[in-house]
Amino acid sequence: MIKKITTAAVLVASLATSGAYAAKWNMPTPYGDANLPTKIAYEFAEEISAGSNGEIDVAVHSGASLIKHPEIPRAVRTGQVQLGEIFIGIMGNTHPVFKHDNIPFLATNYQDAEKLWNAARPEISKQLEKEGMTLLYAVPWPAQSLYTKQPVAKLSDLEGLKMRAYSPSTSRLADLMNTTPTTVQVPEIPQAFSTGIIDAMITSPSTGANGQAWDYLSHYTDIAAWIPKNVVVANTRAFKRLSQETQDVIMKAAAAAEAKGWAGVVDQAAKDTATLSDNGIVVSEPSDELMAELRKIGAIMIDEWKAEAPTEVSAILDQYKM
Ligand code: PCA
Repeated sequence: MIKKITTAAVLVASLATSGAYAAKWNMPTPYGDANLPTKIAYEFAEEISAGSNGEIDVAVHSGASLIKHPEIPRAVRTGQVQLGEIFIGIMGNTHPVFKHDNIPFLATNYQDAEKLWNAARPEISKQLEKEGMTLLYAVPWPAQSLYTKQPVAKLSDLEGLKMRAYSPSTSRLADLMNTTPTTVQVPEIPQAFSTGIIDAMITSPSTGANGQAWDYLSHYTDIAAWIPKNVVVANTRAFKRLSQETQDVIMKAAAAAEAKGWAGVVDQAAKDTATLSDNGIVVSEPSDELMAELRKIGAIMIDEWKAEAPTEVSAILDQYKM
C-alpha cells in the first residue's frame, strides 16, 4: 500500500515536471527560425518550461505562423496570447518613444546601441505597461544597411526608387531620401522585388541572407544606419497571476536572453555579411558623400522626433548622452 502511494506520488511529480499539467502559454514571434532573435526565443521558452516546476509550458510560434506581426501587440495586450515578440519600430505610432529604435545615425555600433537601449528602457517599459504589457527583454538585429540593384555613390542614385519600409520611421526616412516608401513584411520581400513592388531596402545582413537577396539584387552598401531591436513582452495580468517563483524564473530567463543577444549579434552580422558576399552580392563601404547626405537626414529625423514628445524623448537622449 505504502509502495503504491509512493509510486503515484512520484508519477504525479514527474508529470508535473514534464509539463503534463502545465498551462500552455503561446508565444508568437514575427521572424523565421534562422534569425538570432528567434533562436534566443526558443531557448527562453525552454528555460521557462523547464524551470517553472510544471506551472507553464511555453510554445513558440515563429515566423508569424500563429499571429501576423502587426497583430502581435494587440494579441498580447488583450490576452489572446500570454507572450509575444515584437519589432519595436512597428509601435512607432503608438507612442514616439518606440521610435528611438529606427532613428538613423543615433547609435551605429553595438556598444552605443546597448547604451541607447538602457536609456530608452524605462520609457518603453512605462508605455508597454500602459498597454497591459510587461517588458521582458530586448534583442538586437545586426546594423541596417542598404540593398539595391545598382551601385550607390550618392543619394540621388536612389531618387524615385520604391523603398521598402517596415515602420513609421522608415517610411519617413524613405520620403526624406526622395524615394517612395512601401511597407513589405519579411516573408514577402523576395516576391516584392521580383514583381517590382520595391527596388531597394534597408535591413540587416541577416534578413538579406535569409531571404537569398542575391536572387533579386546585386549591391549591399554598408551604411550601418541604426541597430533596431525586438522586444519580448508578457500580458501583464497573465504574468501577475503566476506564482512568484515562476515570475522569477521568467525574469531570470529574460535577463539571460538579453545578454545572449548583445553577445551574439556581432558574430551573426559578420557571418551573414559573408554569406551575402559569398553568393555574389557586391558588399561595399559607403562613399563619404552618401554618408554625409544620409547623416543630414538623420539629424532632421532626430529633430522631428524630439518635437513629437519633447519630455520623453529628451529624457531618453539625455540619459543616452551621459
Ligand atoms: N530584419 C527585420 C527587422 C530588422 C531586420 O534586420 C526586417 O527587415 O523586417
